[in-house]
Amino acid sequence: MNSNTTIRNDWSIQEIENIYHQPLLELIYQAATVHRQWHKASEVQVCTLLSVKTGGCPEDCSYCGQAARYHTGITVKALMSKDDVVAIAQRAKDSGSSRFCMAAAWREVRDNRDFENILEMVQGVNEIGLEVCCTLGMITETQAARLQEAGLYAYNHNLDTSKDYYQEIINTRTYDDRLSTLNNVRKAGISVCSGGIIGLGETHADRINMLHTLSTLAQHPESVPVNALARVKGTPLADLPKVDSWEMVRMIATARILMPKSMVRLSAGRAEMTTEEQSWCFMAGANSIFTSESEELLVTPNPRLDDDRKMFELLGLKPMQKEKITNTIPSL
Ligand code: SAM
Ligand code: DTB
Ligand code: SF4
Repeated sequence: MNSNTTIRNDWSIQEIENIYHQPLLELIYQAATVHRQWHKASEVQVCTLLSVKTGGCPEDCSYCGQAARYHTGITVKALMSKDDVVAIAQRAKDSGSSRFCMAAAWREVRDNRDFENILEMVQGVNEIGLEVCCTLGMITETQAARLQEAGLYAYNHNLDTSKDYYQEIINTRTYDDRLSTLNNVRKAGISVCSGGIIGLGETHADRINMLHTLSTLAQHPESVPVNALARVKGTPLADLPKVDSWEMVRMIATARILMPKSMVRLSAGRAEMTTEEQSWCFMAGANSIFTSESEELLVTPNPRLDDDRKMFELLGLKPMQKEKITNTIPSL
């Protein structure tokens, strides 16, 4: 796949505004063109997500069903065993996933027995031939290096929104804390997965500012998840309106144009979208999704594996193979 466009890290806010605010069909056409210059548009990365430690989180992220301070009624669960996690990863691989992402409802990683267990899980999942990803909250440089040595391929840590709007959503940490973890991940030679959420009550300018931060990092994140707020009862954002799918399309298309080589992941929100709405997201340059055996993303619904299989068949999409993804990351 040859590119006619170059990777740019010097986008201005004005340029991003011009892309983002284009008439929708022009924007989709431009994004679909860039998508085809850099990727096989028929291939979609299937990434299985598993919550290995659920609920009871001390943070105050106002969208999150796992924050202990909100009364969301979810069942708090201790860290899963390595054997259970590896068995689920094996089934994920057998059903066509090439990446396996383990999520923990932690503020940060602590140097304790749980971290040692996570390192063993990373090793176990890596051994069965999947790209291993973790999302465990903030990590230090040393912890990132240990994860990399254990076989971690990618680390997910989202900016979530713009720097200006961040404090409206989260007070227990700062935007700079987020950026500092991303820096630690990059330094350890781990592939960076970072994106955000729309539907938090932010403005278009906030979305543009977040995309500006991501697309002007020294190296673009290799994966950019675009989440629609999954509204969880009991959280402060539970009563916000459902995200309009065209807003997701606009966000995905802009991310695709700004970061042409990255995997753009249609993330939370698929359970509330029709096949047609998801199709527009793929047309606009999304080339990755989260699936999960449990039909829950973490604590909210996600489409059934069988429905995704039917959607892929209908659209002529194929799950991306691991080798092809790995080859696109020059730094590893
Ligand atoms: N605790 C770690 C952290 O926050 O970095 C890792 C897990 S956390 C669930 C990972 C990401 O999931 C968050 O940064 C956020 O972008 C996304 N997320 C969480 N709850 C969400 C929701 N209700 N709707 C959409 N995205 C959500
Ligand atoms: C990401 O960007 N989205 C995923 C994953 N990274 C960890 C999580 C979405 C969570 C949606 C709400 C829930 O089920 O808790
Ligand atoms: Fe905790 Fe992560 Fe949820 Fe924030 S998003 S409350 S850090 S699990």
